[in-house]
Amino acid sequence: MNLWEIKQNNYNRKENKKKETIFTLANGYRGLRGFNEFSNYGWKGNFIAGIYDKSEAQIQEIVNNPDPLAIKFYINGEKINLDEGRIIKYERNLNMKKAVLNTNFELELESGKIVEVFSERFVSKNNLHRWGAKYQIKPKNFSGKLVIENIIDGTVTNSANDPYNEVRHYYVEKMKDLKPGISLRTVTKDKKISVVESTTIRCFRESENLLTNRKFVVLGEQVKELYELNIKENQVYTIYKYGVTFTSRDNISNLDEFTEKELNNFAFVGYEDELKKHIEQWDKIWENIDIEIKGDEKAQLGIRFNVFHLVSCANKDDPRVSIPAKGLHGEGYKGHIFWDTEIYMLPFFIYTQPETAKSLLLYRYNTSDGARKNAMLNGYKGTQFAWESTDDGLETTPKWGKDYLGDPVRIWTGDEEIHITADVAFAYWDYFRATNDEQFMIDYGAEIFFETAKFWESRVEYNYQKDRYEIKGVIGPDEFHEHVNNNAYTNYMAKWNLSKAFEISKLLKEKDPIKYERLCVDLGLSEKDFIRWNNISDKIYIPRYNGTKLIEQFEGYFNLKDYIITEWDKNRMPVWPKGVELDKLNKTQLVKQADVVMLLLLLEDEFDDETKKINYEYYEKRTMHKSSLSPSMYSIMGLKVGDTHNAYEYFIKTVMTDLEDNQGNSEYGLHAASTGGSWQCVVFGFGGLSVDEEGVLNFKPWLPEQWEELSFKVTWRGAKLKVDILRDKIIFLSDQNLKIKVFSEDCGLEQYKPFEYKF
Ligand code: IFM
Repeated sequence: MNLWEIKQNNYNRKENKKKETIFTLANGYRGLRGFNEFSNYGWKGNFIAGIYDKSEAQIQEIVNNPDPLAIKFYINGEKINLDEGRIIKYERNLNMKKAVLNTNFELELESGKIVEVFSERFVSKNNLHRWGAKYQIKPKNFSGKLVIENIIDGTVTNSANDPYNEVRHYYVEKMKDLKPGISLRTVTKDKKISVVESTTIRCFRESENLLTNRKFVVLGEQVKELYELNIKENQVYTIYKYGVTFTSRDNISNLDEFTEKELNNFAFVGYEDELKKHIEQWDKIWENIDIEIKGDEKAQLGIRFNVFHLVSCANKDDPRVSIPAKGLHGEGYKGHIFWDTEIYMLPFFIYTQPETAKSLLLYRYNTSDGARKNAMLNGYKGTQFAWESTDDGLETTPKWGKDYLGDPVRIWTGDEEIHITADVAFAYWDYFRATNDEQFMIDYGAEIFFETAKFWESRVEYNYQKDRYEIKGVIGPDEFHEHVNNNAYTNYMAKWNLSKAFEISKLLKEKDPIKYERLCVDLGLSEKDFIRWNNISDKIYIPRYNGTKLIEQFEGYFNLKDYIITEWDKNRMPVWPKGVELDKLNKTQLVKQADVVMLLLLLEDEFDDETKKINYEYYEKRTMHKSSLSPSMYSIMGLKVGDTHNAYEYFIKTVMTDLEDNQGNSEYGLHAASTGGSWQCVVFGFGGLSVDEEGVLNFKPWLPEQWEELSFKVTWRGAKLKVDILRDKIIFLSDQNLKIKVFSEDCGLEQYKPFEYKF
């Protein structure tokens, strides 16, 4: 088994949509779903990070742009189409090491002609505007005429499977003959963002050009160029397709001319040359992010799949964009950005690609104006980050959706799931703690902390009788319960946010008094505000069961009907307890996803081991894991409290989310949070990496029985650290002197000198 490859060995058109998600190729600038160009069935997807539009849709959504991949091959007039002929053999293969997708098949056409097709595609990581495809066609039992139709399809819509909501977010402005090559320019309806897609094809044998009889065609909103070539039995014909994309967001004048020039350059340099550079870039990426798990092929392949897709979604060089909950892999959640990025995905980037983490954090800073507007519109101060965000930070959660029965249902998360504001502040801290990047904290983080603290100050309510601050009418991470008061996760994160803002104010004053003074004037703050925030923080109420260490998820939670999970399905996932009414989940103690447990993980040094154990044991029996964000957190916490068996199950569930489609909705895009959760399970869970209150890196690993070795790399405060965990020892190798703790023992690592810790 090649543990770098995701394979599909059978073709079943009913599976096309979910396979397209798995086979998506993205480079952070854009994502191209793994649409199979030899079939009509599927869900085309060409998403460019940061391009959103509302026009006739319910709410702003990521634009599904024209499809530049389209290509058709005809043999003596008969189309090569997987859905019509007899498939003799079929294989699709995503090589994650190279970030290349292959689709190979042998097909008997209805006429009896047998053709073998080998195709390859990549979305360049070397030049984010380029993508390429290669087609090798071999007539097995005939000679004849091959017609190639190279197409850019400007009819692509969003919600193509949902007639009431289908919408096209752009106008086609121009279709041009590039002689050779074609281009299609669109402009989005609301924000007038222009997108130019251009493609051209080549087919040479040695220096002989085999493409003849070119014809340029505009057919409705599809632009095409046709070629023909004579093909001989048992000879292989290689056709290269070159694609180049630019948009008005790329700050280029003469978009059309520029794109055309770039396309010509690409075709001149050649497919193989760009592919080589693309693979070199990916080699460098893997150098830092790869995780090796020896002894468990499923886990090995699974973790690579998750980090591959996660890293594909980010663009270090564009701080205006972030990663949607469904990656650049599908239209699910309308391409919106949630807390998924900061809490689930960001740790991977912080510890493997801190520059990319910085860019993702800057997205929040750069959209703060929208977030300020959110606070203002809701009657609060400071910055209120949107539960669902797009390109401007404004709240974009739809107000209405459909329930399981298809009836309209009010969606309250945009109004009430306010913990995101503290989650963003937490992410800035998380980055700072791991990088020591003081300048970033001074330049951006401090403002985020002050503005979010302002929000919390205006959002909390003082309860005079009880002399405490409360936060009412919220939804915590567990979305089964709406309009609750004093959700422990939200309250604690707000409390943390306020006191951290106080701490950061002192840091800023000390490190850069001029910036401190300017920021105070700009934001209308002074020392007494910081002190007041700290005082409020001290008095924020955290509900607990009768003064014990058991945290009450929200006020009144323990009075709800109690159901315990006693049955699990074949994937070891909870089955609804008998008697539960699905439309009354809010009346029960059943929990959708990690909530209290999530808090205990994020702020782990604020809680002792006993608190973690008691709460894990209580909530684990009541958590249904109806979100892909949940199992990973229980896996990590399980390892911390000694529930090692379930930890492995939860981990496998997480890495297999899309590979096995275990949430049943992979066709809508990647479960990007779960990809980040997978990385966290391995590094924070099995690798046992944590940071203690003194800011020291700690390791307390635990390996599942079948794992012979677990290896990964992390970047910690500028040092690169390689960690190899074996059954009887851990070997560390750092490129700098470093102090760490292993099972609470102080260890000093010397630069480039392997350090062995024996169990
Ligand atoms: O952010 C999540 C939320 O926690 C659960 N529902 C799906 C959202 C997007 O992934």
